Amino acid sequence: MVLACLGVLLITSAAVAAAAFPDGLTQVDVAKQLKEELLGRNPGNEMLKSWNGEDPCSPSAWEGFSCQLKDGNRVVVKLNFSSKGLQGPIPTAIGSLAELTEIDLKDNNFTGSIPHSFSALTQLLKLSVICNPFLINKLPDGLSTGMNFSYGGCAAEDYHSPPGAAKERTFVISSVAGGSLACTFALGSFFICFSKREKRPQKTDCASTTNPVYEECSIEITTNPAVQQLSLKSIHNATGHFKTLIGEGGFGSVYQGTLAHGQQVAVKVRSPSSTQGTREFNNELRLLSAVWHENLVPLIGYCCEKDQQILVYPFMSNGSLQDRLYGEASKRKVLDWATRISVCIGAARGLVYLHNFAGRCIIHRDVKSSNILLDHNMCGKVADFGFSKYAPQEGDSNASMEVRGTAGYLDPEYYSTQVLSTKSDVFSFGVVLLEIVTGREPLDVQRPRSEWSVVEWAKPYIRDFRIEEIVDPGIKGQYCSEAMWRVLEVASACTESFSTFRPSMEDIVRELEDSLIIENNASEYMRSMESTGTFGSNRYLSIDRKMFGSGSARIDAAKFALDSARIDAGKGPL
Ligand SMILES: Nc1ncnc2c1ncn2[C@@H]1O[C@H](COP(=O)(O)OP(=O)(O)OP(=O)(O)O)[C@@H](O)[C@H]1O
Ligand SMILES: *[C@@H]1O[C@H](CO)[C@@H](O)[C@H](O)[C@H]1NC(C)=O
Ligand SMILES: *[C@@H]1O[C@H](CO)[C@@H](O)[C@H](O)[C@H]1NC(C)=O
Ligand SMILES: *[C@@H]1O[C@H](CO)[C@@H](O)[C@H](O)[C@H]1NC(C)=O
Ligand SMILES: *[C@@H]1O[C@H](CO)[C@@H](O)[C@H](O)[C@H]1NC(C)=O
Ligand SMILES: *[C@@H]1O[C@H](CO)[C@@H](O)[C@H](O)[C@H]1NC(C)=O
Ligand SMILES: *[C@@H]1O[C@H](CO)[C@@H](O)[C@H](O)[C@H]1NC(C)=O
Ligand SMILES: CC(=O)N[C@H]1CO[C@H](CO)[C@@H](O)[C@@H]1O
Ligand SMILES: [Mg+2]
Repeated sequence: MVLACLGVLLITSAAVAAAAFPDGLTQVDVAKQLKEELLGRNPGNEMLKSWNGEDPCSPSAWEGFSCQLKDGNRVVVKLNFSSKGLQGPIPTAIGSLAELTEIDLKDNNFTGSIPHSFSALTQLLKLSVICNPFLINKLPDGLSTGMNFSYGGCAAEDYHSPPGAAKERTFVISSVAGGSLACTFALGSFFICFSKREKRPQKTDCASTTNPVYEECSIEITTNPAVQQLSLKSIHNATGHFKTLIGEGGFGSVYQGTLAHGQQVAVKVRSPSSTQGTREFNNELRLLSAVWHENLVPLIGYCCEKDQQILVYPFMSNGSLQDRLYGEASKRKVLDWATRISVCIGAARGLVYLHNFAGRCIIHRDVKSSNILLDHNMCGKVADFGFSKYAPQEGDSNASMEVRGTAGYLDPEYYSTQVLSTKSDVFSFGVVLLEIVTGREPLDVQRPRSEWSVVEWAKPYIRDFRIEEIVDPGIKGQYCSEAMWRVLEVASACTESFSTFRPSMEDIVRELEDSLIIENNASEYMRSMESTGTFGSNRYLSIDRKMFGSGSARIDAAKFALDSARIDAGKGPL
């Protein structure tokens, strides 16, 4: 009898301990683990050195810890590591301190993202990660939505922030809204967008994909979702008084610069003569602050002082797709076919996100190769939401929609009916696909009349299976025909005159991904053939398209490519 009672007692106390510390850990174990995790990247840190003894709550609380008596034990209820010069990832062990109500990690240099273990902190009321410039400020799933989460930039004099709680996220939003009379926009949608973004689990498509070229792309960890308002002075400082001009566009000039904490930026200054007025500026602000995806170029700052309208973006070091296709840079180093496809996959994914944004959709309205930028990993990102517009929904008044866009990319149906839909972006994207295939500008009046428009020029060749005659000379003989055909089929479908015949961006992404797999597989296969010396000089296989019928039959194309390569190889000069 006594034994049985003891047994029950043991079980219940074990259950309590397990509730507080998962995996049978004690507070002492967790504290030890926490210290070890921090020491890894912060040897010699003063605060860590002061953590003596085993229990962070006794005999006296460690620096940065606050404890409270609960059920006879002193347990950690607050962590305050603000301004302790800490680096590296946030310790996952913190998630095991189940009684935590407040965590302050302000003013450090934590990197990575907020650990998933934090979702076990059911008592947490406040979490601050303000001023950790390299941290991804995304809450893990399951963390209480009622919690007060603050993140944002540093209080460097560089930043033009209102006093007091200016750095709080909630305040950043209102300062963006009220910061300048010139910048007016709908607060309602702004807030909705923000809360939506926090809840949405961030999928890092780029990193999770198995396809070889794409793997290198990852989310920029240096970017900060809170858009900063910058002073004109700091913009002057960042750009060295607008010293390095990197481009000119419809909005104005684009300069290179460096922000206070070293981030490379592109600074867009609206020229007084710009035809894209205040409305575009406001559009950018409203849209870009809420929209977040690794294949979109985020807005990181803006300035609207003294009638100047300036937008600050992260610098995309490999320039625009256009520059790489037929600019100066293209002459120095030709983009290979696989990279062209992977850049377009990136851009297409960005557009899928826009087209499905917040339950309705955002139409880009100016999809073109100069608005697809390449980061240091050659990951393609869509830029410039200046023309963007939420798609009209049923019941909306038909807001005035004068035709905007760039000649050569314009959807003819949109042009003639002025009815805007996501299929207009699809058309423009199809033109970009033709650009990567042909290496030609969409509209070039220097050429013979019949070749002015790349869409009109290419169509008969595609119809007659004469693709060798339209492919960019720079990649001639360096592509897998099957991959090329897939892209051309997508491009043809995208540029159909009737929008109903065009595919959706989701379909396009799938097709392009298939195409890239085929291309990579074929080139890998060829390399292995070359290295074993069993294959002749033909680097890439060539498949006669007619064998596919009209290309509608779904064959395991990668397998087919390999089989025919074998056939070709067998026929080749051995
Ligand atoms: N974030 C950036 N990083 C690097 N280069 C950029 C960036 N943004 C723009 N550029 C460069 O500046 C050039 C001009 O860009 P801008 O967006 O002003 O004009 P555009 O894209 O030609 O036309 P539009 O005004 O219709 O977008 C681009 O072609 C690109 O080379
Ligand atoms: C953390 O400590 C700093 C000073 O060291 C203080 O300014 C800040 O308010 C504290 N944070 C919390 C949440 O108590
Ligand atoms: C912060 O961490 C990043 C990434 O590890 C590093 O590049 C940067 O130099 C660090 N900054 C400071 C001030 O330590
Ligand atoms: C969140 O915290 C900030 C500053 O600590 C405070 O001003 C704000 O009122 C809090 N918000 C909520 C919803 O508790
Ligand atoms: C910006 O200002 C800092 C000091 O405030 C200075 O060290 C730096 O050189 C300046 N940068 C430029 C480009 O003027
Ligand atoms: C909406 O369309 C109607 C005709 O269909 C037109 O008379 C009206 O001016 C349009 N409204 C706006 C705001 O463009
Ligand atoms: C290439 O294709 C073969 C046959 O379909 C497949 O087994 C292999 O996994 C593919 N390799 C890559 C890298 O996709
Ligand atoms: C293909 C290409 O030119 N890639 C370059 C992109 O930018 C990085 C650094 O900015 C270069 O190292 C790559 O060579
Ligand atoms: Mg642009």
